[in-house]
Amino acid sequence: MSIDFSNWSNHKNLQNWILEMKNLCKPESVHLCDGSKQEFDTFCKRLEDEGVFKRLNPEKRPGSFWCVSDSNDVARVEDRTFICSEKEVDAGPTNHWCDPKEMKQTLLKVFDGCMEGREMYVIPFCMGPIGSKLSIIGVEITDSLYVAVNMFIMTRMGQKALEFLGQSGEFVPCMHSVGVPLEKGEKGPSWPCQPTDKKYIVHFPQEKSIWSYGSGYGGNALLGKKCLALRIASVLAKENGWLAEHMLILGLTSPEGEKKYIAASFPSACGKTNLAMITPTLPGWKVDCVGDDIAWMKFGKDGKLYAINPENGYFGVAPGTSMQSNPNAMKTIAKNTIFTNVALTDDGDVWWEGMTKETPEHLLSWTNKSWDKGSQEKAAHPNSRFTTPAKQCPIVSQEMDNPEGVPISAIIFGGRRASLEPLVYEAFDWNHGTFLGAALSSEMTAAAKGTIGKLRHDPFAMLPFCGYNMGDYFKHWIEMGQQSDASNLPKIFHVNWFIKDENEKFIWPGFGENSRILKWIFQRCDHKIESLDTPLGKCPKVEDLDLNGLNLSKETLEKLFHIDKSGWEEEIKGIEEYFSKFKDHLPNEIKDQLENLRKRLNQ
Ligand code: GTP
Ligand code: SPV
Ligand code: MN
Repeated sequence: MSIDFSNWSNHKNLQNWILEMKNLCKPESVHLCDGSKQEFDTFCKRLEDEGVFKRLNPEKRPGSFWCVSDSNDVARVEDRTFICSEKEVDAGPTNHWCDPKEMKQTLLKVFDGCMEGREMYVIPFCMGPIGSKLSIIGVEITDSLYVAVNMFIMTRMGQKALEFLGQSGEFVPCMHSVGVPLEKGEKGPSWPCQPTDKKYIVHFPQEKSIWSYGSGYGGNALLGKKCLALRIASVLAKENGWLAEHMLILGLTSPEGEKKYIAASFPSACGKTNLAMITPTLPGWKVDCVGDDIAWMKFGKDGKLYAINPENGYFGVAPGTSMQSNPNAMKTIAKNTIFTNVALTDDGDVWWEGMTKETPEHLLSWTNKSWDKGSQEKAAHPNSRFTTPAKQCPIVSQEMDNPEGVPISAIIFGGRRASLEPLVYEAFDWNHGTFLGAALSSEMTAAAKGTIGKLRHDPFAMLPFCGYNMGDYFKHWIEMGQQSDASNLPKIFHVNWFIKDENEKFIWPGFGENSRILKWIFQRCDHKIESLDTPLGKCPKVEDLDLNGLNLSKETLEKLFHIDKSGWEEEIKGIEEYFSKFKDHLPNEIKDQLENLRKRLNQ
């Protein structure tokens, strides 16, 4: 069987690669995607006919679908994620490494015949605006229709990406299979996948390629996202002097009409989508959303750091999303959205914990079982998600398609910390800010397989996403700071929305009220207000924080900014021990920052 590439692409390397992969995977047929609406609709219809998708009630949620995954395929699998650099040291102590030749052998074995009885879809896609110098093209080959329709929403895919690629442009080859071939006529499971220990999420940073096997879920399978836009892109960024980061990008406009762009890095399921789409409670302040998960940033000729969002949609956490917490997300997902692992209502709509005050009496849970109100089990999986077009967001930024990106004035780091880290502080300078990113810890969430709530170091919220030695990544950040002068560099901040009281209750209201912190950050960017030096960094003066109408008690306010000296001494020991992993890859600048923090605390 040959493939007819006419009317699709005359890129010879691309054609050869597709033929090679077809020979390896042995699919029954090959579909070259054009990215048209018609193709998307046909794919969704096919998923519906196969019983994978259930069309939601069109009066409630037009153009939308519900589906559930295998209960063993619900999140990223970090233990099965590999960085196969030539040398082990280049993957560093935080990544799983395997010799690239050995891994290739393994992959060639598992991919051999893995698509028998299935169709192979070829998905050309562009990460970043079409035509932007910052954009990167990938081509994903997959045997999952679910992946194809998700890529349709999440990336700029099809003909437009191929045109941009041209006859000889470079692309990142992204191989994906669920790893479940079919006998002739066999239907197979509705969510085919392999058990965890047979999954492989593999990156070859030298040849810049991706191979993913055995999972159909999220970042494991939508290869443009974490695999390309973070792990491979972080390597490209290091090689070429830019940054690929796990960050949202928002535009913040003051009541006076002045606008600044802010990028913020929080670990998975720690509030990026929510902050990116925030509805400020402070009168007159406006936000628009450039991106909710990934930022690529490069210095412009003017010395400012410019950011683009390489994605075209949101793959957002469903639980906790409501008209109270994130009305803009709720409006975005009102139509044309794919819901995975949420619950289904009796009238054909979706539901999840935290969506409404009243829990429905009866649902079909994410495990496809009848579910009654009061059940001990969760109706939606904690990592259930929506896949939705960015353009549907009521506050989507006009700048999303700007090939130059937006100038970043502030960078925020934050984690989920029940105590110790105060509500907000500012770094003394770029190197100190880099240290704040490097020293980030956060409680684990359901976004990855692992123990929920366990505190772990997650430098720059990039622990699962850095494609090379994390120590070298710290160095790269230090060096980036030397590419421009201090007046042009973004100011760096640290926030923590997740401080709890003795009863495990959050003491900061969060969500829209985080606009109060954004306002302080905005004003600090032009030094319109002063700050208070503390051992940790520059804290707000109480009178500069706009807490109007919040009714925070004095005790709560004290707790939000309390610096627990002995707690910090313990923290420093922990950071020091963690940093020792990086041996001589830990930059001296970062070591110095840790020493400075220790000294400031002891003064
Ligand atoms: P990924 O898509 O996994 O990268 O996650 P994310 O960083 O975009 O996190 P998201 O905004 O989806 O939030 C994850 C969870 O944190 C949701 O359940 C939110 O309700 C909750 N959350 C977000 N912001 C806040 C906040 O300010 N305060 C509190 N208490 N919870 C928040
Ligand atoms: C994350 O885990 O940070 C996500 C979801 O954004 S996934 O795409 O599955 O990685
Ligand atoms: Mn993420």
